[in-house]
Amino acid sequence: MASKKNRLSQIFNTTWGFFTLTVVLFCIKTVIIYETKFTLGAKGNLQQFLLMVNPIPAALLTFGIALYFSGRLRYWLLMIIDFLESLWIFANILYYREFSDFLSLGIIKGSGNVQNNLGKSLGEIMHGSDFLVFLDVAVLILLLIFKVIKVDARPFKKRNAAVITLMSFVLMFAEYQVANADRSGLLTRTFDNNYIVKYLGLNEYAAFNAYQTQKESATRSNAKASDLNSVVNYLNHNRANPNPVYFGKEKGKNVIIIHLESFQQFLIGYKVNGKEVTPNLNKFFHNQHTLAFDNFYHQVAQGKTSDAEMMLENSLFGLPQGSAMVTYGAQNTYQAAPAMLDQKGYTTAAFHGDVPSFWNRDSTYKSWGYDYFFSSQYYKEKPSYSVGYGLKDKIFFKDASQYLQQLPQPFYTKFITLTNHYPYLLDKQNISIPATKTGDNTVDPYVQTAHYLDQAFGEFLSYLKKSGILKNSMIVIYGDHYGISNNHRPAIAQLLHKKNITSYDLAQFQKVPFMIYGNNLKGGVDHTYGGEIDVLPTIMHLLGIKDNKTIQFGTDLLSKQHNSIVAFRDGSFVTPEFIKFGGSIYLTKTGQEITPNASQKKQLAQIQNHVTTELSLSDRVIYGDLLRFYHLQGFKKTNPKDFNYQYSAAMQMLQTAQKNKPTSIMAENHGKSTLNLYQTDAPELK
Ligand code: GP9
Ligand code: MN
Repeated sequence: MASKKNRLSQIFNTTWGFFTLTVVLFCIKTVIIYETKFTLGAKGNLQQFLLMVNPIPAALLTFGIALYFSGRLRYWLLMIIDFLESLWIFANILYYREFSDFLSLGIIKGSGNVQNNLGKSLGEIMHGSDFLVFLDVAVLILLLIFKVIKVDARPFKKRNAAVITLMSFVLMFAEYQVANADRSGLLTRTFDNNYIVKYLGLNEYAAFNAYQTQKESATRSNAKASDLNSVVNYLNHNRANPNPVYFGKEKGKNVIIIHLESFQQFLIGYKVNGKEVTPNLNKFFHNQHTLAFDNFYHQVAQGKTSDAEMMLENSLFGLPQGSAMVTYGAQNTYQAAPAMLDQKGYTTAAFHGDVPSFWNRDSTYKSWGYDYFFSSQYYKEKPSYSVGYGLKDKIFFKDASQYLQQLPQPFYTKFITLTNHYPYLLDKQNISIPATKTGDNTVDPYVQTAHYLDQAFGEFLSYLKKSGILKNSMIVIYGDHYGISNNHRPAIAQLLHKKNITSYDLAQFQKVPFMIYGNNLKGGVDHTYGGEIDVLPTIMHLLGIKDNKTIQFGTDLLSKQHNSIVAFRDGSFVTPEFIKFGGSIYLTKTGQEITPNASQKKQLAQIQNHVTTELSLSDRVIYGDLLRFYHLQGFKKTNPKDFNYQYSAAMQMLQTAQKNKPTSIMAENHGKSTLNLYQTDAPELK
């Protein structure tokens, strides 16, 4: 026994032994912190495994630096690095507690920003247990000081140090490969910083972020005000005047945007076994006061939902790669819908049942001027309330209404649904329509979650009616992007009752519903060609707000001068005459594939030129942060620091609002909640 103990301490008395001990302790500690201080949401064995091993490569790399030095210095360097790494974790714990996000060099550089945004003082944010982060460092230092572990001052071969460094890179690369196989596009699509930490680790996140920030700030600092000239020229040539029939028709109304997750146009009117999949939305689509569009396309790329949001609220395209909200959401200047309407007396709020960090919404919404962001932390949570990314739609709409009724009117609100999201999971008790039977497992449950979403919408709509909100509101509903990707051709063929699927069909399959309801509107199905980029100018005109100077790339769908070229993000397009998709050209009316003749070639070249120009000009605005140079008359620049989405701050603000501006539904109801009017059959709430 004694000799065993002896042998163990002998091992620790060597550089190798002590180094290994330090690394192992550090990694174990990091994993404990991952599990207890962050919500990284590692699901399944592979993700858990990656979470456990992800501190190793970076620890080998950074701690390994000490190995290049000699004697005692090596030991003390090792301890200093260990301390600095622990300090980094410590700082992240505090930052995460307040912002649900991780620290990066960019944030530290602009730390004034952070200070101002801190809802509480540091003392309030810190927990005693946070200091345990330093426990292993302290113990190791004591063991060295009291010579329980002796310093091995013998030289350490540089070659061995180099092996450790090399190994750290190999491991890092291997881990990235495995992570990317589990979540493809991890670094290119950049969903959520939590994901990068979950898969790759805190240090890797910081490094990746530093690289990105450096790249962005280079383009940003090279951009100049005159870069706007070509943008403004282009827009001035392409502006569409409002249609007097519609201009200002819904002036002063509340705006309620309902973002239907992964909802495609083909679902409208679609039946399974003779049963309508989305009866409530079908009825709404054909309501006598609904302007419904049936040639409306999503235009998203990798940023999916976030691209849709960027287009909807800024009329700027998402980027060819990644998500503009993630990369440019915090730093850039925007002239977004919430800010514009806020300055016209609207209260603005976004509602979503997922964590606030996803798609960097918590930062981006501040840049867009949202007064409130009611994200997952605002809703009661129970395991049965959530599926997939977050809160189930029925529960979401009901819980959200409790805040909606407190917003001073007029309000501009956006509800982002979630349940109809790939892989279309739903528990048995909520399934009330049979799955399709294409045999493609990722496709078949799609109609079931869509059906559930439709029911949730139906319940919400009937609350809006009963509470009196509906008659004072303009309701805007749209599908954000496809739910069934183009990789499922055989299943799509079966769903559409077609023999085989061409690129023409796939282009049409990118249609999503778009509808605007308002009791002053004379409804009907409009066949105008358009897409998500066109929504903002359309809505603004209906609200009676002219856009003759804004930097927006869409045009009002109701305008006589609306441009009906629909650009997809990869440069392909749909127009009323032609469709270019998957490298082929088709006639839109007939679906016939063509080899263009001379005159068609000329037309197509013009269309292509238009598409490429608008996409690249929009990108230029985002990459160069050009709106910071643009003075929009009557618009006050948004300051993200004016907003705070902490729960307590929002509750405070709502309370004050009830007194200072008693125009909310609840205030009108003499301070009483209207939630008793909300009926849901959600089994979880019974
Ligand atoms: C997550 C949700 C999903 O919060 O909005 O985004 P998506 O995967 O559809 O882009
Ligand atoms: Mn989406």
